[in-house]
Amino acid sequence: MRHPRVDAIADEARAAIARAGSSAELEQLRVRYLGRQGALTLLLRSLGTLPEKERPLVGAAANEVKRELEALLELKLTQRREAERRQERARQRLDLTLPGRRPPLGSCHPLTRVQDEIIAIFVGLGFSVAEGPEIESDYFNFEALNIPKDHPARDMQDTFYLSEDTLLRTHTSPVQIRTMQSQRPPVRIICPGRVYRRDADITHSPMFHQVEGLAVDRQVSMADLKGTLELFAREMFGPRSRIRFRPSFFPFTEPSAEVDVLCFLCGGSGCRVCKDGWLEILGSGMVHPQVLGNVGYDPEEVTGWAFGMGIERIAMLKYGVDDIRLFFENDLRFLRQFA
Ligand code: 2NL
Repeated sequence: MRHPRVDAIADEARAAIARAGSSAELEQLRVRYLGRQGALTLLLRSLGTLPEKERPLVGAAANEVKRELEALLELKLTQRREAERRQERARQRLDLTLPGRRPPLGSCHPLTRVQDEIIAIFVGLGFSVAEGPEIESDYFNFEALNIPKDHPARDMQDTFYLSEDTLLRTHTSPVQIRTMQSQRPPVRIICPGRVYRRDADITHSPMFHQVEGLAVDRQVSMADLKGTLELFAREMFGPRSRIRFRPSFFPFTEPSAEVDVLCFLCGGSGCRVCKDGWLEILGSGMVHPQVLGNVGYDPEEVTGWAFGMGIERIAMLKYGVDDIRLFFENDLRFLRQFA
């Protein structure tokens, strides 16, 4: 059964369906030809306006084309949808042969590194690590260390007081006092930790780190101190390191000495950092008999030496850092350089 008007719609629809590139376009074509306002639907609905003789012919032809287009669209849609699902699956497929993303790796803070190195050297010499509270009493931080009541270190200007009797420790010496109080000689300890002083500029931070060392036994001498620190310097700053002792004063040691290491940057000829060829690295001395007595030791029976150094200062010298605040800003551009 043929009819020119039906044939025209059928030819146009077949061509459009053949050209359609997506399931969405096919859906649009279904609406255009078979929908409620579609070309075939309208034609079928207007059969009544045709001459009576033509109606069955056009009606039959239109219904036949309608079934053909429905079948054609159904087939094409099924094919297109399957192809589109395949494309989407391919797009989402994981490529298991791609190299993995490297997880970002953290690294040790330079202060932790220097502190660990110092500890390792003394542990290798038979010292034990001792720790204690950061909140201390006036007794353990000052009194037991022979620091007089009117000493400038006790000043409100230099010490963070929490009350008249409690404060943030200004050095790790109270750990050594506590250790000596609780055990008999021989004592060989290393005391790392945070300490606090009211001070802030490019070389001072209100919180910084210290390592103190203490050795007490029968017949411990200044020669033992010098030999130990010389060994420490050679391990810390290189085998060609040399040290020198300069007379100094601390209330808790007698005699007292400041220790310099030959500048490892210029070899001792003098440079921007060391000025005269020497770098000050620590303070030290023979433990004051009064301090030994305060912890219940007999100064006639045992002697001892002690030293204290600032970890930030050692790290600044070792790595050429010129501002202490860099250690506390946690800027990754700074920290990554020590990875
Ligand atoms: C410095 C000087 C020093 C000590 C710390 C000490 C501890 C006890 C007894 C005697 Cl329990 N002395 N420690 C001794 C001499 C110097 O530190 O300039 N530190 C950064």
